[in-house]
Amino acid sequence: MALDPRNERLIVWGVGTSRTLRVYWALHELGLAYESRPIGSRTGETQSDAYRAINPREKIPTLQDGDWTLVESGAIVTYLAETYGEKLGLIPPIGSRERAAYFEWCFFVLMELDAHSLYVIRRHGDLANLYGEAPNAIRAATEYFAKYAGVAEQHMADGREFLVGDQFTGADILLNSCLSWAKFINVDIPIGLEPYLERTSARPAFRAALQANFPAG
Ligand SMILES: N[C@@H](CCC(=O)N[C@@H](CS)C(=O)NCC(=O)O)C(=O)O
Repeated sequence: MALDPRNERLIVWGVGTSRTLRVYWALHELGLAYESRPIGSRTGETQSDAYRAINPREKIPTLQDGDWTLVESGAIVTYLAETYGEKLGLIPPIGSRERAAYFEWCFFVLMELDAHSLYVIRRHGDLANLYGEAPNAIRAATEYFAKYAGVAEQHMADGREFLVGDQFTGADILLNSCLSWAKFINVDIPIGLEPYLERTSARPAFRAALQANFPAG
C-alpha cells in the first residue's frame, strides 16, 4: 500500500480491544500504510519503561505519526480523518454543521456508551479482580446503555444510513465499535440498530481492521 506523501511513518500500538480496532478501521478506510506494534491490554506491556516513554497513561491504542504521538482512540480516528482523509468524507468539512454534529456523536458515543456503560460493565464484570465486584453498577450501566443506544436508534429511525449526513464518518466507527463490543459481552443492542451494524460491518475496511486487530484470529 502506498504511503501518503505527508505520512512518513504511522505506527499503531495495541491490538485486541474495541478501542484499538477503531484506529485500524480508520487507517484502512483511508488506505494508509502503517506498522502495528501488537501489544495487548493487561499483559504488562503497557507498563514497560519503553512504552511508558511513549504513552505515560499506560493505555492502548497509541498512534505515532513520525516524531509525534497521539492517544485516545476517538482523537486518533478524528486526527487521521482530518489529516489524511477530509476529502474522503470521513470527517465533514471545517465550519459545517455536519462537522459539529460529527463531534456531537463522537462525544456522545464515547461518554454515554463507552465510558459510562460498557466500560463500567467491563470493570466490574470481567475485571472485577482489579476494580471490585459491583453488581448494582453493572445493572445500572446495562440499563443506561439500553437507554442511550436507544437514542442512536431513534436518530436512525428516519432511514438514514449513517450517523452524520449521508456519509460514513469516524463517528460511525465509534458507534459500530460500541455496538459490536456490547454484543460480544452479551449486552442487548436495540433491534433498530441491527441493520446499521450489519451495513457498517460489511465495509471492506472493517474486515481488514478486524484482521489487523486480532492478528492470530
Ligand atoms: N479512552 C481510552 C481508553 C483506552 C483504554 O482504556 N485502553 C485499555 C484497553 S481497551 C488499556 O490500555 N488498559 C491498560 C492495560 O490493559 O494495560 C481510548 O479510547 O483510547
